[in-house]
Amino acid sequence: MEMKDFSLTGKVAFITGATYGIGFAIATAYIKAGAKVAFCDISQDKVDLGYKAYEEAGCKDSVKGYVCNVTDENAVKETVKKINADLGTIDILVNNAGIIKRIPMHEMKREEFQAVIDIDLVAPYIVASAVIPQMIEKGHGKIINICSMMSELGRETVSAYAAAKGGLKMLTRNICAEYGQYNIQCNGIGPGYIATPQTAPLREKQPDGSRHPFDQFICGRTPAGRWLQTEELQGPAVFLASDASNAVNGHILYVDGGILAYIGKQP
Ligand code: NAP
Ligand code: GCO
Repeated sequence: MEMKDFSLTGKVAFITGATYGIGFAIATAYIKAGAKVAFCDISQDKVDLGYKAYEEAGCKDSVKGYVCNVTDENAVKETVKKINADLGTIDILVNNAGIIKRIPMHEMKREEFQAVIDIDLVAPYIVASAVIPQMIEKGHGKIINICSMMSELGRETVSAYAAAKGGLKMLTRNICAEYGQYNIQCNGIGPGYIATPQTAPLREKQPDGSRHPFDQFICGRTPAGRWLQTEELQGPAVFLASDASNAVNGHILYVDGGILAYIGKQP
């Protein structure tokens, strides 16, 4: 093995929903590793916000944004064509776009449950299906699905999200099984609890200025005793996108600070 195996020089990566948060952190890491990055969001305003963030990160010349709702099959196919025309064949796909709705299951409306499934599970199928043909033609490809602690664990109020992320774990393994023969590696990253807009409600200070109960709970469930940062996902994400991981397939790499190995701190 040589260090160049970790390089993404000359690669084209498509990262869904990478205007901010985990996707943005992965995108900037890929750019620093030598890749060109395509990102998407559901409105031009959001894409423009993304461009501003990439410019501030010194990455504007290596990134291109597209308006694309990843649940819209035709929009995804059109966006892939635009990426091919603008940047070239897609070597790396990161299915990052995702939502969560924290509602007790028996109070959740069917359309709310379906919305989470559509974005967090159906969309990775849609986008991967649109990109895999060119990876087969090229003879190589990397697909990385952003899974979750909820790919392994449940908790109150996140039934749709856990069902989607559990399904995404198995979709990852099935893409590995079906497309490994074409030298396509499909793996997952399972982040622990990361400080992003998606988890901001779980970290909000209480009216009396005290920490959110969930904030205290998660720090007690994490051996490191803290929330993780998006930057801590960058190394694992570059590894799984690079030639250094060509023999890694169907694996969910949990980047959780040890949560899944820990019963939790005694109160
Ligand atoms: P986030 O801050 O909420 O960002 C999600 C991104 O996805 C946003 O850019 C959002 O765009 C985009 N998106 C949502 N629906 C979309 C759609 N239909 N089409 C295109 N883009 C869409 O979330 P995050 O915390 O960075 O999480 C990113 C991924 O990691 C998600 O899959 C999440 O489930 C997963 N994850 C997060 C954590 C965590 O602790 N934060 C842990 C494990 C896994 P808009 O702003 O326009 O909605
Ligand atoms: C929640 C959180 C989690 C994280 C992440 C954990 O409400 O429990 O949002 O679901 O987003 O998925 O890995």
